[in-house]
Amino acid sequence: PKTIRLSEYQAPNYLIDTVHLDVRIYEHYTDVISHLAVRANPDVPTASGQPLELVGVELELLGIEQDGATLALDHFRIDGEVLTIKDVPDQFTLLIMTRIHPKQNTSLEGLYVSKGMYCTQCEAEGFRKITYYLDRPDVMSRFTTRVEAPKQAYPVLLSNGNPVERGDLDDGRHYVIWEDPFKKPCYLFALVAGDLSVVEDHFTTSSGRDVLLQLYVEPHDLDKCEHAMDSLKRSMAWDEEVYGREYDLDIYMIVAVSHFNMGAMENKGLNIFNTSCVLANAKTTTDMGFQRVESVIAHEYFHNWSGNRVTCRDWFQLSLKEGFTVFRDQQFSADMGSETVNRIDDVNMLKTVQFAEDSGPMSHPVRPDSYIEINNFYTTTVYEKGAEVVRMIHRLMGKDGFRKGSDLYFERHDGQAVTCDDFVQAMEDANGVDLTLFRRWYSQAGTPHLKVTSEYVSDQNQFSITFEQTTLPTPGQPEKLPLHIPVAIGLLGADGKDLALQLSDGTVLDPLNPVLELKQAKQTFRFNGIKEQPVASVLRGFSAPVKLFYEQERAELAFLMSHDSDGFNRWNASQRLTVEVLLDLMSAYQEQKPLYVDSLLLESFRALLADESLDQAMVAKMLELPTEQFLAELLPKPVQVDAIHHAREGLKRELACGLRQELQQVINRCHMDPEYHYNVDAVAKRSLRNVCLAYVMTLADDEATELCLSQYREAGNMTDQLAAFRALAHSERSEKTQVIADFYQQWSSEALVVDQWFMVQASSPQPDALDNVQALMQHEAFEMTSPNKIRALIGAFCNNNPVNFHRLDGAGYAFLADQIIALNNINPQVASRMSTILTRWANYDRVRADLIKAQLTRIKAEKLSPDVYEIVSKALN
Ligand code: B3K
Ligand code: ZN
Repeated sequence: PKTIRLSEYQAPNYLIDTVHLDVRIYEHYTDVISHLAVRANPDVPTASGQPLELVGVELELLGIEQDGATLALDHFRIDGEVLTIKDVPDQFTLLIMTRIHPKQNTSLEGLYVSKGMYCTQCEAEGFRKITYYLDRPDVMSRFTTRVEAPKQAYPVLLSNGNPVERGDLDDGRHYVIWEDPFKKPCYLFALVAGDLSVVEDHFTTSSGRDVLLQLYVEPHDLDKCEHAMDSLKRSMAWDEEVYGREYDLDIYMIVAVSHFNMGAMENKGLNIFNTSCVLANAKTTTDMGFQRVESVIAHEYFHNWSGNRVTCRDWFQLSLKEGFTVFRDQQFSADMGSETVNRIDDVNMLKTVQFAEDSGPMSHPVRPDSYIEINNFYTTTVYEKGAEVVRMIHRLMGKDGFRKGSDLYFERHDGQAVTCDDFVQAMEDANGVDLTLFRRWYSQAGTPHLKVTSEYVSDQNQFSITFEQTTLPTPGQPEKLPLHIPVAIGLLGADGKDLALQLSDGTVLDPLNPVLELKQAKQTFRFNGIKEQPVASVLRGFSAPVKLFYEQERAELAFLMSHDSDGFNRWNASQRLTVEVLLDLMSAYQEQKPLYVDSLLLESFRALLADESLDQAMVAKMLELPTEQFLAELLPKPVQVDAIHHAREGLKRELACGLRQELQQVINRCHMDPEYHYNVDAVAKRSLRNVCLAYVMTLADDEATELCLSQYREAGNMTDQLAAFRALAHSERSEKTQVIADFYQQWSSEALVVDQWFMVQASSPQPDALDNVQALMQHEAFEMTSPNKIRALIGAFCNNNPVNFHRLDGAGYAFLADQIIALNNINPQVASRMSTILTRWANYDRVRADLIKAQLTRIKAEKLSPDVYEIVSKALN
């Protein structure tokens, strides 16, 4: 496989102004007739006279015409995936006829069939599986698409833009013609043909245009559309208000499909969604599910500007649209719910998954320098770290400055395919600032370590704080340079209030947004007029994606936990205190001593449970112990798999024991409502109740079991039912067998609930988890061609069940390798996702590391897709 490099980017020799696609769906194959208007790129002086090179994958070429005449065999040649036509004029038309086999396409890329319905996924390079084309984002064309299929089986025929003509044909066939007035790269092309029901609504834009909103689903799912539709309307209104961006077509369609490689896809005017990111109702969907739908709907909608109107020049610039759009959907979710809770969830995910990626063999910059398979670079680094980089710009420019920058960016580049640098340039130009140093965040990989020390000199009333930043080497980047790091900070006085911050050079920090800007490897800041020893709250709101090392006393952490004016850092203090206590317990476990829980933590938790005046969602978050995966990433290596697990389980039990009465009181206070409402308070109440329920059930006595069983039976919504189900299923109680069978019986007709059922079993801490997972792979509801099912069973086991996956006999690793080898042929993208789990071998002890490497070697010996090959070979390097 070939490595593609950013440094070798060249503008295309040819452009395609218009595309007329005619897609004819037949029982056993589909014919695609593509009519292209091609011309030499005027911006490339050497373009004229060059051969035209189109790419195509797994296509059967039926014929090709240039300017209306059949092209003779000696005028073109096909070499692997490249169709080369020589001696072309500066302007001409091409007619290309190809045949494809969507029903055999299990890669879920290009045109494929999901539960009898035809749909497409073209990003990043799936369009080449539909027809020969200049499949690159800097070639933007106007598309007209005619879709033709048997009418009875496929009454709904959709593509991008507006429907302009439809009609019936002989043999029970019909067609619809769609016209997209906006030019776009082919990765935004979409087509759907199926027997679907539709839910409709309308949105009036700020300039008074009416937009028809349509949600296409299977008839069985019509009762699960309301939340997505509401979320869409809220997203449209929000983007007008916060970014001044209006929707641009007369129709916005969303189609739900069950077989989908990721969450959703922002195709122009025709989003295609994984059912899991669009369908929701109280009975079948948890609060977390509702949140996910809201944020993915928003994310894809926001792409209409950040991605579609302004797109990427090449795939190295992916974070231009993804990092920015994730930042936008995070801002939206914060505005719709609790800002602090959203921030906590986002940071948790960043620290658990992205930090791990950034310290392993797949570590890459937000703007990668090279790739073998671009699909492998839809990573948390490009998405989530990319969003953090945009968030830092937002913090540095301020809200209004950022808006000026985004306005200039959209105005300057509308209709263009641009780079990350163009985005930063617009921010600089609109604000008259220099972000030269800041740009390093795009090119330098790895998580910076920020070591902080502080000192209070009482006779000078001075508090000084020193920052030292270092970034460890990553593949291909042995030397690292200092970054521009915004550190939001506060100093708390003895009364818990923020002190006024004035630096020794006289600068007064903005009390609403106090930020220190680090630009050197080591920097000290001195605050004057500090009359008492303060407690520092550093990196408020997690103002930069760094690993912070700052030693603070447990008492200081407890103080921050109850007084910090920054909600995020309040939570973070509680996490840090919890981690300290877990470290005590890990040593006790390793030394085989009895577990002793620091009473400071126990009493802090007791106070949290008792205080009804606190934000109850925050309380729930603070009570939730860091996950084993989070701890694995945070604590020194090699990962102490068993000690982490036993310390964490032990802490849960000790807390449950010591706080049983308080937990029960909260459960009583947060009683289950017969009616389900999805709003901030109701979600908070359910989350607090269910955190407490999980604690109580760690004791697994009769009383706790009865509590869970009655909640399981009486719950009127999936949040409460699943919480009780999980607590029971993960326990050692014999009642669980019956409950597991019962849950499946109740929900066997709801695919997304069955996914939850798989997931709960796959993440059970009990020692029979792997055996169960293997048995469940034979279950009637499991399908190796469904990414949702694979993620729910195999993914959940390997990602969310460390103590069983990392079994010392290596059975977990061998199981995963077997699945990767099988999936490599079925769906390379999903196989490659799964194989990233094995790239973390260096974090484990010798025995485990050797076992993992042996499995990587076994996989590498197979005939691999470029997707899996890239991950496995980099992991073994
Ligand atoms: N842009 C798509 C992701 C495409 C993934 C291709 N392997 C969804 C999104 O980020 O909105
Ligand atoms: Zn996206």
